[in-house]
Order: sequence, then structure tokens, then C-alpha cells
Amino acid sequence: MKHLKTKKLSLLITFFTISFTLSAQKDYKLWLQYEPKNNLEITTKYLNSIKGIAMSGNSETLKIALTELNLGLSNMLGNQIPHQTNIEGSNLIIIGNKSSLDASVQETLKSEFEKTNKDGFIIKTISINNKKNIVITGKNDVAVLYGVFSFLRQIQTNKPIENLSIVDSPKIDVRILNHWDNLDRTVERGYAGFSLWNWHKLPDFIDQRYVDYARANASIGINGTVLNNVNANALILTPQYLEKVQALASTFRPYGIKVYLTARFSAPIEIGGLKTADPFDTDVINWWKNKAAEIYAQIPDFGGFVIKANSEGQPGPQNYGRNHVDGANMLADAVAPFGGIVMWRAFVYSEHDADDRAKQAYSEFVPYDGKFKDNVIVQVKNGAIDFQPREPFHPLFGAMPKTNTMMEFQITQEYLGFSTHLVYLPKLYQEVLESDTYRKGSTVAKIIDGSLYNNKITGIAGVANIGNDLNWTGHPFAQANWYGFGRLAWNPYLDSESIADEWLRSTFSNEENFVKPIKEMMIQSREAVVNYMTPLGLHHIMDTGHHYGPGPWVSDLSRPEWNPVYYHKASKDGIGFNRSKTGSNATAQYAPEMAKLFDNPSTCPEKDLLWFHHLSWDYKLKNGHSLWDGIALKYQEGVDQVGSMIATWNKMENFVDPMRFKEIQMLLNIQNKEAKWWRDACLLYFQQFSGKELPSGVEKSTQSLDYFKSLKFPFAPGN
Ligand code: GCV
Repeated sequence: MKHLKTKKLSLLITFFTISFTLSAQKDYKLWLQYEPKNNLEITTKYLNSIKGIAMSGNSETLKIALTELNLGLSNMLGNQIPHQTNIEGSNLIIIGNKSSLDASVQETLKSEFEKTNKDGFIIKTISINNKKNIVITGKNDVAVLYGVFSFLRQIQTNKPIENLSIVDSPKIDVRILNHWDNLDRTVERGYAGFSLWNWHKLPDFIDQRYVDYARANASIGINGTVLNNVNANALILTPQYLEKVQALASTFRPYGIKVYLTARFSAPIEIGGLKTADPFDTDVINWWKNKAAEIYAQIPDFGGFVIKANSEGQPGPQNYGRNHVDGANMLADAVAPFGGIVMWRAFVYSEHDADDRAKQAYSEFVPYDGKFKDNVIVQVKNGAIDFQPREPFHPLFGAMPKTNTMMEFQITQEYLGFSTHLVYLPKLYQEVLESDTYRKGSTVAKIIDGSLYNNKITGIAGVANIGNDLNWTGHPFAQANWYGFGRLAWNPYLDSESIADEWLRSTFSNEENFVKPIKEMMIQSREAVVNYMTPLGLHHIMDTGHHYGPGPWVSDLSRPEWNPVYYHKASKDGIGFNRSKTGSNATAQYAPEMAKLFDNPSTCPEKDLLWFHHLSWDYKLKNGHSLWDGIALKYQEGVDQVGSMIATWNKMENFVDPMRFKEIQMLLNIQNKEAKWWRDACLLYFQQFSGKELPSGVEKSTQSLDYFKSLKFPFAPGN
């Protein structure tokens, strides 16, 4: 009897261990789940078009492509597909780069090849000797790998493959993640554990995670990674670390991912023993040249440097009376012989400049237009302040026609609820990319893909939300932000809703009763966070330092523009930052049509109202509400939106494995609590100035303002 009981117990433990492991694997597998179709009709349809695989070439990259194809097809369709070396037969999947293809196949795909760029791929059903086959190809092996992932996505998302004709080239050259990872493995603004890079064990120990990371990135077309924080430690450039960097670069290479590093401008002093880092000093110039040669000797395809200079205390050329052009061009010369680039960040503002912080990057950089070398690209955040839940697009986009300009988005949710809030960021990215700059009638996307000004290099960077958490990103839905960033970096004209659709199908389920409501939930989640944190153009009212939770009352920090009160300017007479021509005149940094629109509160989009205007509490909004009522109702709307996200998710239990279902449920409950915290704290605080009652429909706080002010979070992550 006792024996039986023990046996039962051990069976039960085994069952739970297996189901936990399977569930945990799902979290880890991101959008590459390759779930079995479990549907005879669908499976048969696919298998009818896939009778064999023929691969030409045997590079590392092609081997990876083949393994991926085998894995995806066998998992989804339950069959091992036979391989062959020739292309005789029908319904074969033929994979190989252009030059390895049979001459007649090359000829058949001539016009498609003309339309593809270096990394672009072709997936086409063609007839060879009167037999139908699918060719997956491109001009190089990495392009073939991209094609394989795209082909598998067709099947993951239940799309037909009978008559394929896909020609897809990336519109941006540099599609790159920026890791703000420190050498001690902490991650600045990281909310998903510690850094993936285990510097201590490198170079000899190659964690399987490095490979899985590269694979995930390749699957969405990301082709570069900056390994270390922009607040850099010069040690990364020492031989001891470069050996480790080389090990990572070699691991990522077959996946088409280049490694880049942040260069600390004062490195010649800190690790080079020089007395200065002056970009005009011959020893300094030579030091960087030698350093570049040393790096390229180990990593021939090293991508180049990113630099945060003279920003938030980081060293830069201005320490020596030089300017950004001097610094950037000096580094550009060092990497140019090897084909490297320099991504020079435009995130600058000074405590000694009394002007509106939102204006400073534009004021400083526009006069340099045309002065940067061809291999420099100026990296500009999407908005002029700092990755807020909503910002109007940065006025630098379109204002430097003779300068390569790239986008910097933040994927990690520094100001958007860390990794406990479900916020689908591609919606935010899309809003920025499709903004009309009125510069020759162009959108931001057209500026960064180079089509407007014919730039020499184009790029999009995303500040990574990846850490060593089992699920990579802390929140299972934050995986969608990594995924969506990659997809938009490939093609900035994609629609965020279609991206959500394919991500959901690849990550969870193809069931319409799941995809439809959850897609709606994702799409709405961005507006929800704006509503419960910073409605109607409010911004930067997060608590100080860690940026966790509300802190509109913070006013005692040493630099004025670090204080939330600087941004909302609430007083008895109203609220908002007057950036119109009667205020800081930041509007004048936009094209005249745009400036005119922003300048007038009645034409300024209401979503940006308090970004550009200081208005009285009684100001009438378009819906007839007073500004005070409108703000309060927006906060309430945000909370209600989170409530409906919870209601939607709670109905999804049958579509999701238990672990992810429960995780997301718990996280949504945290989000709900924090949305209410935001609403209550902000409304109590602003009410002191408005002196008005809450409009009907807005819930009253059960806590006092002093209670909210007393909350302290000394160990908030990411700091
Ligand atoms: C890496 C903001 C963040 C900083 C970050 C900085 C930047 O200020 O709070 O953590 O520093 O942006 O982008 O350089």
C-alpha cells in the first residue's frame, strides 16, 4: 500500500515536472514554437507541396538554414522530409544562394533577383522540367536563411504555400540591437534579469543561449548587436575583453549578425595611458587607428562603434573644446579602412543650457549637417525628450538632409511599466514612423530608409529588452516588442497590427477565437499606458532615478530637467509645457506646416496638447470637457482599458499552456494595480492646483497624496 502511494506520488511529481518543463520551454522558444498542426487536412495540404528538400552549398549559414527547415517542418507537419542533392523531382524545396542555383533556375528568377538587394530573399514556386518546386534563394547565404524563416512563418501562420511569389528585401541596412549591458552583467534599464553575456566564462564557454539569441534575431532580420552599454566602460576595448567579444562575434556570424561596441571617448586615457582624448591630438588619433586595426585583426567583420558623447556626464570631444563632428570623424577615420561605421548619438542636453531640453539636440546638431564623414550615422531617439509613452517625432528627422540619420527606439520599457506591463510597442513605433514631417512631404520612415535624401547608410537601433530570464524579456508579451522591432527594422512600412497577428500565431495559437481578441488587446495596450501614465501630451512625470511609478511632485533634483515639475508645469493657472512660439518655440524646429499645426492649441493634435501648450484647467477640449475633466477621464479610461485586458485574457485559458496563461494573468493584475496607482497619485497631485472635483465616472483614491509620495523603491530594477 505504502509502496503504491509512493509510486503515485512520484508519478505525479514526474507529470508536474514534465509539464512545467514543457511550459517553460514554450516561454523560452519565443515565436519559434513550430507547434504541430494537429489537423490532418491542413497538414496534408502542406505536405502535398513539400516532398523533399534539395540544398546546394554547405556553408555554416546554409547548414543552419537546413536544420531550421527540418526542425520547423518536422515539428509542424510531423514528417521528416527527405533530402536530396539534385533538383530532380517535384514539390521540392530548393535552397541555395543565387550562384549555387542551376543556370535555368537563375534565369527563371532573373527579374526577382533584379528586385532584391544584398540581404533580400525570394521564395517562389516555379516549374522545373514541368514540375512544380519551391525555390528559396537570395544573393548570399544569410538571405537564404532569412527566406527559410519567412517560409516557415507562412506555415506557422497557416498561410497557403501552393503558389508562392515572395520577393522581400530589407529597407534598412543596419538593423541593430543596443544592449545597455554592463561588464558586471547588470543591465541599465533592464528588467529581464542579468545580461546574457557571461564575460567571466567567455571566451572558452559558449552558452547555448548565445546561439539561440542569434537564431531568434536572424529569424526577424536583425543583423547587428552592440554588446555593451552606451554609458561605457573602456575595459571592453582591452585585449582581455576583445578576445571574449571575438568569441561572441564568431558565434553570431553564421546568423548574419555583426558585433559592434560602444567606444568610451576617454578610452585612450583610461586604457591607453595617454594624457588626453582630444580628437585632434596625433597620439589619440593613432591610438584609435591602432585599436581599430587590433579589433579588425580578430573580428574582420566587426561592425563599428556607437558613441554617447558629452551626454549625461559621458566624456566627449567637448571636454577638449572640440565638437561632435570632430569626435565622430576621428573615429570614423579609424574604422573606415575596414568598412566600419560610427553611430554617433544625438541624445544630448546640458545642465548649463537654460533652453528647453526638447530643443537642445536639434540646436546642437543641425549646424553640423553635411559635415560628418560618410561612414558616420547620427543616431536619434524617436522623440526629443526620452522614450516617453508618447512623444511627437524628433524634429531632427528630416532636418539634416546631408547627414546619415538613424532611428533609436527603446524596446526595454524604462518609462512604460518595466516588464510587468503589457504594452505592445510596435504600435508606438508605427506612429512615429508614419508621422508626416512635411519635409518634402515625407514620413519619418522615408527619412530613415534613405529614400528621401539618398543616405549612404541607413539604420534602426532598438535598446534591447533582453536578459537572462527564462523567457528572455521578463513579460511573455514583451517578446512581441523584440519581434516587432525586428520586423519594422526590416520594413518600416509594415503595419503593427499584422505584426501582432503573425507574432500571436507563431507564439501561441492560430485559433481565431484567440488571435482576434488578443490582437485587439495588444493594439489597445499602447493607448492604455499613455492614458494611465501621461495622457494628453503629459510626459516625464515618472518617479525619479529608477523611473518606476508616478512622481509628478519631484522637484528637488540638482538638474532642472531631471525633475518632473519641469515637464508638466502644473500651477493654479493650468498645466503643460508651452513650446509654442509664445513659449520655448520648440515648434519652430519642425517644418513650417507642422510648426503651424503644433503652435495653435486648436489645431495641435490633442494627444500632444500638453507637450506643446500650457493651458488653463478650464480649457475646452474637442469633446466639450474641460481640460481638468479630460485629464481625469483619460486616467480612468487607462485603468478601465487594463480592466478589459484582464477580462479578455481570462477567457483564453483553453488556448494557452498553463504556465504562460498564469504568468500573464498575474502580470496583468500587477499592471491593473499600478495603473490605479498612477491614476490616483497623479490626480491627487494635480488636483491641488486645479482645485476641482473629479468628474463623474472617475474613481476616488482610497489613499492620500502623502501616502503616494512616501513610497520608496530603493531596489527598483534597471537603475
Ligand atoms: C544609458 C535615459 C536613461 C539612461 C540612458 C540614457 C541614454 O536618460 O534613463 O539610463 O543611459 O537615456 O539613452 O543614454
